[in-house]
Amino acid sequence: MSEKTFYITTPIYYPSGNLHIGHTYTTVAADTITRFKKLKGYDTYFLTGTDEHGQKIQKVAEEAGVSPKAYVDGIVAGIKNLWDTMNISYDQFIRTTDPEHEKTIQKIFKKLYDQGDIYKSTYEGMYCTPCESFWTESQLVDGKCPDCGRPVEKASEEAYFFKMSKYADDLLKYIEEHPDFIQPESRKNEMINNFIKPGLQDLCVSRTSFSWGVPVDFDPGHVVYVWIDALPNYISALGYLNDKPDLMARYWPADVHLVGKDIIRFHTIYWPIILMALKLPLPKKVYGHGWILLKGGKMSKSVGNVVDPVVLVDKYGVDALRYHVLREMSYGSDGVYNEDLLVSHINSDLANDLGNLLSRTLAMTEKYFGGVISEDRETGDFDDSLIELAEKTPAVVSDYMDKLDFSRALEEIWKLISRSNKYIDETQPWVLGKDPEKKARLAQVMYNLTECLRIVTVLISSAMPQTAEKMAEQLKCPAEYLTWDSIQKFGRFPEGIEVKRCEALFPRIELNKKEETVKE
Ligand code: ME8
Repeated sequence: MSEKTFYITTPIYYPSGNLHIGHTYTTVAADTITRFKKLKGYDTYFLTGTDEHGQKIQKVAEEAGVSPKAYVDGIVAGIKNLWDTMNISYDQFIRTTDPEHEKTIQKIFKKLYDQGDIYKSTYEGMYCTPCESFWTESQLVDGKCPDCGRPVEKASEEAYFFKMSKYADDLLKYIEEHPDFIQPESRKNEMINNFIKPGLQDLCVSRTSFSWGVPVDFDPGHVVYVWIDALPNYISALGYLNDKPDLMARYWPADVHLVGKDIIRFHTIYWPIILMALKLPLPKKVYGHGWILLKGGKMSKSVGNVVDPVVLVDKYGVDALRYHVLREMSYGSDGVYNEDLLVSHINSDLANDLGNLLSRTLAMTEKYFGGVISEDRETGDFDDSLIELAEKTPAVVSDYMDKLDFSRALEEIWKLISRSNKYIDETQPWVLGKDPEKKARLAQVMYNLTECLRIVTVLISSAMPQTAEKMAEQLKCPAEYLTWDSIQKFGRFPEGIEVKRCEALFPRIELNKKEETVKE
């Protein structure tokens, strides 16, 4: 087993309804970086799952006339199907209704209570039911919830509190001493200036107003506040305070918690403070990506303006969708979902640039060499600059991947694809093919193109695993030449391989065949 480990998590999503393209983006991004780290020899662990307790779920289940557990079971089955459809290679799917998780939460709550970090008092505040958050008057924006803009209600109840303020200085110090902890940088400043520096309030961590939650075992009637139930999933999944084989020692602290910017506050304030209280190391990085917006607004289950990824995959294929969301969301910023853009990515980047490079190269190799490129080869103009780019690209892609800048990583891969297409225009193999004297030069041109395709296959394999498989199959490239090490040096494509052109990787989409896939 590799010494280098990489533990990544997505948020555990609310199974209040089916997931949409926003959740799909986070999960595809986590899958892509996991596959990439695996390619580079890391022992990876990828956790995703569902956050199943709370008043909101209890309400939708009641409306549907079923028990909360029956309701979430149905939604979770759909989510697991979605991740299979999206080719998500998670190692574990945690549900907060898993008995082991519930036991761990009770133990954590008790431990924090016993050591004096949790105490009992009365809560009075403004409560936002959809967000399950209490707010102080000063945090409200125009009298409404600062997170979702919906109305809040005055509420008061007996509750347990967590002494957040006790850890505020330590948290600030940690954030300042670990510049990579909150990414991107702009989110870090927002957390420090808007939340930590103005002073942390003690956090209300139990509820008595509803029952669908993990019971506080030493005080019946109280259930654990949903974020205290949800955040520790990242350690309960690894067996923390549990008698399962302990993955904690191997994978904790997490390398990245990948989250949307809507929940970065919970992950960079509450979660590190819980960990400090438990005397556990903090995650190395919390990365808050932007939102996928739809016609000017954020897509959201509760607003109801969602794009169903299953419908898009049916229509366009899994890798087209994976490529589109990864390419469209630039680092840390919001992206707009737009079906025209998806179709244009398919036609231009995937069908035209990548698909044509593969089919033209293989077709010419078959035509001029019966599929097996001759070993008698002659270098010539344009080779050096192509080879230089091909040898430089893996390291550049790797840097962007490590920063979770998928869009730029793909852009760099596409520079090599475009350069290869340009090389075809420059060397004009169809002209060389007419002259028997130029056979050796033609062989070198085809070899260089095939070699670029091998390198591209490896580079895209994390973002588009299915396409990489199809390419490897047509290139007939043995697995040992599809490793990260094997693409560091140009010229490893083995001799004597007979390539075989099959169907196009991405058929072009005719624009008039596209229908709107947004439900509004
Ligand atoms: O917040 N654009 O669950 P959730 C991009 N259970 N990403 C989006 C998105 C959009 N329009 N909409 C959702 C919860 N997401 C809690 C998490 S973790 C301990 C508990 C993604 O179902 C994004 O990752 O509301 C966001 O943070 C997450 O889904 C919220 O999912």
